[in-house]
Amino acid sequence: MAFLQFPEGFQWGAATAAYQVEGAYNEDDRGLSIWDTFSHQPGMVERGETGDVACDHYHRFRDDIELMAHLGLGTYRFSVSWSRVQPFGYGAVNEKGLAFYDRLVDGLIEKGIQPAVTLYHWDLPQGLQDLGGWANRDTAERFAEYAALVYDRLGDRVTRWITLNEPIVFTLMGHLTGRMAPGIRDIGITARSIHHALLAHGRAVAAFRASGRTGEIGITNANTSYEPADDRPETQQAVELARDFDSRLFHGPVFGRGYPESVLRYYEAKDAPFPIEAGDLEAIAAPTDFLGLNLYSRARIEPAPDRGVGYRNAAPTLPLLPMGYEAAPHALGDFVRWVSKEYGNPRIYITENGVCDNAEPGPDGRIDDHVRVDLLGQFLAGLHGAIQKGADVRAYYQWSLMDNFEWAYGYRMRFGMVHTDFATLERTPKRSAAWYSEVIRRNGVEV
Ligand code: IFM
Repeated sequence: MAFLQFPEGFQWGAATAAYQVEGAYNEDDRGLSIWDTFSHQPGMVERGETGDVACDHYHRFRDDIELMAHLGLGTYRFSVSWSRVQPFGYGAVNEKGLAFYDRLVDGLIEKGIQPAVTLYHWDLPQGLQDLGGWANRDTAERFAEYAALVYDRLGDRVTRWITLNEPIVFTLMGHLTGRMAPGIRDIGITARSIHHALLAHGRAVAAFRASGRTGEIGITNANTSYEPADDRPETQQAVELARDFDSRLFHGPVFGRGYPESVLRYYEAKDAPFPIEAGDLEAIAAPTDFLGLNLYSRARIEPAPDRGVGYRNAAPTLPLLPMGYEAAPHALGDFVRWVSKEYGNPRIYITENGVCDNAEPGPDGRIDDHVRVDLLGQFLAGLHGAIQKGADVRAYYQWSLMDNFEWAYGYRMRFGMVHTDFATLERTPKRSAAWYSEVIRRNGVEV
């Protein structure tokens, strides 16, 4: 066994998102979001499950903060539900919604836990979807207005802001594959949604600077560490293409490099151009303070000249986790090293990393999620290695604090270090919670 010490001041946290934990979907004048609409439509979410109640965090947040304090978390990442704050996504502001986040932020600060607020974690107000959603350029402007009112209300206490969570997921899965809300399958709408989501990010950064609030702001992208399936030069080229269609599509414009040529060509050939207007790329490139990274796995890539994108995922070689991706904990360190080099060593927060382990309580009531504990230890070892090599990683948020609504999978997939019994809503810390507390206490991990 070796003990890997993290740098002094490294922050340990956990993350959740509004629709996945809050519940109370129609209380206190909250408006509906696209996830309410989508999950209430038969056949969209496994077993017809919805986030109507979820973990009931809206009512139980004080107990949840106690849990966080018990674990020793230094920071907690949560998202604000836009339709709780602005029921239609524009116009009227819902004081009761803002008051909830006031109470949450105050409760965290009382316990010495730094709030990190995501402004958008996939739950677009239905009122905006009715006007075209992310395909409508105006949505970017509405997002900046919403962001400004949240900065205004919480910015005296919140100093860490994340504009969007994983735009690649909510644009592609929401508008191309239709596996997620709003359940559209249209490549033209997808291209428009990608560009407008990134524009919304840029506008929200500008609104933050204009607000005069102090603090830091960045975007969180979803990432996969790409590895060549073999050592042929054309396979390496295929890996670069995979990076274009994933990392570089979302990081590139934010770092002022615009969209990858390969991606622009692909969408144009499909008659689905990105609707770029004068000044947009400059707006998207508004300087940020950190890069938020979410990472769960790797993919082996091989060339696919028969596919428009020119690459495909090769067959997995590592054991698969319940979500279908490989148990590949080396991916975190590998990706952090790659991204640090690619973008000039930005400050990085790992805004999500975690393991789906569906362990249930044993006869003694304990939950022994040893797969999670084992893999998290290895993820952290890889991260430690990347930091040793010079990557500027300052915080790590485990996904997730507790089992919650895993989107189209409903409640079947469990990512929490705290078990949620969805019948009683009782929370029970798992073995991974005790393990993580120890990591936090020692500011390091034994592997
Ligand atoms: O639950 C999700 C989260 O909302 C976004 N990132 C991945 C997690 C696990 O699938």
